[in-house]
Amino acid sequence: MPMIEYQNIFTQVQVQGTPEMGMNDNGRMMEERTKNPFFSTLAGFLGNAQIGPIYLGWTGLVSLFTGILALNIIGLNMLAQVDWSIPEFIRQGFWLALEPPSPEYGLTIPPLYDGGWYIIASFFLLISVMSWWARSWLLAKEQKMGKHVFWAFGSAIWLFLVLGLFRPILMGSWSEAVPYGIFPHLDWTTAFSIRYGNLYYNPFHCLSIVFLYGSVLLFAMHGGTILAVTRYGGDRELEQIVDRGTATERAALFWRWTMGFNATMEGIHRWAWWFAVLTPITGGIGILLTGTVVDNWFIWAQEHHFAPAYDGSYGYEAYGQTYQSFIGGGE
Ligand code: 07D
Repeated sequence: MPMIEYQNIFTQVQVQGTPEMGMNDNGRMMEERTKNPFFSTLAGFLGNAQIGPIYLGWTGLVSLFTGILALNIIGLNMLAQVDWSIPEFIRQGFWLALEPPSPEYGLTIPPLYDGGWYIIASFFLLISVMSWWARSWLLAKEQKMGKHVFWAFGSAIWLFLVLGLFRPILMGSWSEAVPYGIFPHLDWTTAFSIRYGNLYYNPFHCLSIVFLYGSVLLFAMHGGTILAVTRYGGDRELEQIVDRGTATERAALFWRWTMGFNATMEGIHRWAWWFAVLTPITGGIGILLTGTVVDNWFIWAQEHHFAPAYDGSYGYEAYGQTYQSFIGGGE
């Protein structure tokens, strides 16, 4: 009888013992970390079982404080809209919004009830995101690490700033910014696409999707490959680079057999980083061009000969078809 192999989608080895307090490179931040790390079996299923010690620092403090403030301003505005009724807030929650100011205010500060709260919440959100960004630099520096996470987060912040700050300024109105709210921000997204003639024809939206889907594909390939060779120690990446012979080379060979080419233990992470980072970089370029340089992506695509012109130059007429035969009807 064939042996049924045990394959687990959760982390199988949980290390729980004396808490690991971490390195103390310059002896400064050690005392400023929390003193009581603990273990969580649930956390251990997903990642490391040890929770803490955590270092808050001034950037963490500022970020949490302003972030919670922004969230509360948004939440209280929504609550006010349903007459401070908690059941209604829960019932209508996904539809509620804190909207940006109306177009007539341009880039001025509107009254609180007409977009003013939106500006204040956005200001605090901006401080929160930027101080968390600074934190990712300072803590990497403290550990004498590269700044790769900082730059990657920076690429997401680029898109965030394009959507909420740079583009509204270029368009001359805060009303261009994205509303806070679950469905309202989706409505904004689809309205934006329609207003500018269908975002599918924006080549930078195309590129952003390429990198987004590319990231997903790479992530699945890398995750799958490493899990498939953990039985040979493939998850211990550093040892695998030094101790040649089993997991890594087997994984590499698998891909060479499958598609003639394989990543390296280092290179796969560079691919992953670049694909992820290029998603919001290209996306931000696409949004910045919309309404500022290009007013209708569909017409733009017609002018660049990849959307049908409906004049016989490209489209079903070009293949000698009539509209009726094109849609499958009789002549
Ligand atoms: C959003 C920015 C970084 C975020 C940060 C977070 C907090 C706290 C807390 C409020 C993700 C800061 C904030 C931490 C919040 C409080 C209290 C990163 C972000 C720093 N699209 N589309 C993209 C697809 C269509 C549209 C990107 C697919 C339609 C618009 C991506 C499809 C329409 C915009 C993408 C599709 C449309 C986008 C996002 C399919 C109408 C953008 C990349 C299959 C629905 C954005 C150039 C990303 C962009 C964007 C994918 C369809 C509209 C690749 C797969 C045709 C308006 N779309 N899209 O990483 O960059 O986001 O466009 O149909 O602005 Mg699209």
